[in-house]
Amino acid sequence: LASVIACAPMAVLAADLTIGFSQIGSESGWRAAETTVTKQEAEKRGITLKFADAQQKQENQIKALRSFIAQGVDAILIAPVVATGWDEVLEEAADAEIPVVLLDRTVDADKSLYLTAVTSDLVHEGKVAGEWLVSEMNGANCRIVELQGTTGSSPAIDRKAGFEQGIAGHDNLQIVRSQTGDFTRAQGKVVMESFLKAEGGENICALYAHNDDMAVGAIQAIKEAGLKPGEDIKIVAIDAVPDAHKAIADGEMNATIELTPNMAGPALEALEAYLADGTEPAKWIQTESKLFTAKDDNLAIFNAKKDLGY
Ligand code: GYE
Repeated sequence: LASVIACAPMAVLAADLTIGFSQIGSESGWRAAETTVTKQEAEKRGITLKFADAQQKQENQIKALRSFIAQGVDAILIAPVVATGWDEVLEEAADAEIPVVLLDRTVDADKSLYLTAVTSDLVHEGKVAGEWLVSEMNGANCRIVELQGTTGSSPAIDRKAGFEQGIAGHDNLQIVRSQTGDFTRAQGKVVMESFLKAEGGENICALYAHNDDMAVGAIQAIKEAGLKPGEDIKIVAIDAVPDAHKAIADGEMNATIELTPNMAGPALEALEAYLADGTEPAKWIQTESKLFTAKDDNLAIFNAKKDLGY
């Protein structure tokens, strides 16, 4: 028996695992929930999680990854703030034979440089938002303003492309202003104020925001301009954070598409299997996207979600 154990491949049991997690920051309620859930998922598995908050700066994420590599962690989780500039540090992780899993955003790097990416279909989310507005307007003209996510991030790129696919062929719908609000409430409010000033509130029919936090900031700006969000200006966004369900229940927002904050569950499952016996996961583990509108019981959903760490 001893000889069999001696030659068995080195299986790393979950209890021994140390994993480095490079988180973007806490720019949105959804991101805060993802951090909470990731810590819970690691704890559940007896995994030691080394957490690094990058304050939304790529250079801080690269520093964190180099530190994790130097510490010899068993694996790395990263939510990459932007899509480019990762090749060198991912090569360093590969050279150290440390598997990397991407959470909620993707990178423009060779797929061999990461084990898997756990994300929603970001293009599909944008398309669902566009298609919802097409059906909501039912042929009526609509001048749309768009609050984009962080410039250069895969959600900002893909959600913009998806929305344009969703409204393609419907010339009654037109995007007249589009600018980044960096996924934050504060910036969402500031940029919406500039849209209202530039266009005149009465000339804006709808807002498409790449996340709920920017939409919540924009709702404040719309109210301060003396207009009714959800009525004078239709609002569709993405994440389905509790405050979005509350705004829909209050008639101040019209639709949101859910993004689960639990990317870590599938990620850690794939890592445990890979580290135990080399099982290779699919390169993309896709999470579900669900549309919520005023037809749903948003108050009940708000109450169910409000204590989940958003
Ligand atoms: O929608 C937003 C966060 O990367 C898809 O990042 C994620 C986005 C999410 O700031 O709230």
